[in-house]
Amino acid sequence: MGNENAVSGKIEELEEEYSKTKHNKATNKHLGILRAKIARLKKEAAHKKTHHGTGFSVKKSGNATVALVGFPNAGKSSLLKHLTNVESKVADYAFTTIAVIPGIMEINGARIQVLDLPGIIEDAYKGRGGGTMIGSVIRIADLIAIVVDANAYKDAYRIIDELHKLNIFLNEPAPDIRVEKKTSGGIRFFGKIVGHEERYMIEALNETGIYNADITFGTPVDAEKFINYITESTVYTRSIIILNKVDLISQAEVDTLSERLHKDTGMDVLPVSASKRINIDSVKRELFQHLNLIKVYLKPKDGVPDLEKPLVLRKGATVGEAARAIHSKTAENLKYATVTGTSTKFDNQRVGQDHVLHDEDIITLFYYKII
Ligand SMILES: Nc1nc2c(ncn2[C@@H]2O[C@H](COP(=O)(O)OP(=O)(O)OP(=O)(O)O)[C@@H](O)[C@H]2O)c(=O)[nH]1
Ligand SMILES: [Mg+2]
Repeated sequence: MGNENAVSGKIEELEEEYSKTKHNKATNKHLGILRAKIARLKKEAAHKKTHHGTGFSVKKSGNATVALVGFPNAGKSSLLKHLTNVESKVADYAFTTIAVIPGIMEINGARIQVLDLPGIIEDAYKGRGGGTMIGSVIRIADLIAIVVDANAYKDAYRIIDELHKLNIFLNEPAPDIRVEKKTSGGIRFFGKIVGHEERYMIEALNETGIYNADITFGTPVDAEKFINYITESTVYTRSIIILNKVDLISQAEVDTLSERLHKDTGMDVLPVSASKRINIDSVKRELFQHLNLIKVYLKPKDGVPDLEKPLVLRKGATVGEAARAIHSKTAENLKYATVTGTSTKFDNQRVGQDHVLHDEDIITLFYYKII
């Protein structure tokens, strides 16, 4: 425990130094190193915490995971109940939910895990109100649904800001960075770096224990993105806004608020009333849409496709991944597949395991015989 306190004390100290330092060209380097140090200590602290068992660790299950994120009392638990039939305590006061409550939502043949989380609060990124642990759960989500009370729609901006400070970036593509560790030769960069701050990027690398590596950028990257990447503190997650409690405002207000939120954040906005069960089914469909999942139908060699039980995969999944989703062991014996659908030029086209499948493809897998 003493050690944990020492670590959090050190984090606080560094964060204070960070927030007191003016951001300008001269201090940039120092700030980057500070960030690298803070990130490393936070990781250490989070690691220690999970070993103490906090009720916050959660196992991913189903085809994909959605996290319901919002301030206290926004209606997250009410939503979980109507999306998944899992009871999570609902009450008319803040901080009702104090642990992660997972539920499973069934839609389009997919099983989507929905996580009801305790309400986050301002300065969650500093660890307030269990912020660090809530953040670590949010990071495993494939989609973040920001839940706001329609009467406090501006909370959405504050939540986006909090998530940003937790290094959870919404609807931004992840930078394309490859790090190949070496045993000698120092640090070498390949590709475009924005801002010519290689020196402090190297120092930050050294801070995380990397002294020799070839680093390749597929897309232009600046020092901040780079440092966040190497300290593994950043995730890039798709996100939408659920505007809850629309039963309390007029339809005209719903339209105005949805439009405003969409314009300001670029996110799709789904109006709903959890307690009055308005739009619940359309929220289910939209969540499925935003998870970028596809369905493929399996057809036995001499049979008809099973349209009842599609195989749900992430968009961009290959034949190999489909085989592994069915059975990890037999996938090793996959010889080829035949596919009918928009991913192929003609019906029953023979394809290899790297072939990328499309939604609604019909697929037959052929295996090597095991003797
Ligand atoms: N009018 C109205 N009230 C709602 C709606 N959804 C939830 N509520 C009410 O809002 C209050 C809070 O709902 P919860 O589902 O407990 O909210 P929460 O986000 O889980 O809250 P915490 O667990 O404290 O973070 C309860 O009194 C609900 O009945 C809605 O769509 N319309
Ligand atoms: Mg709750």
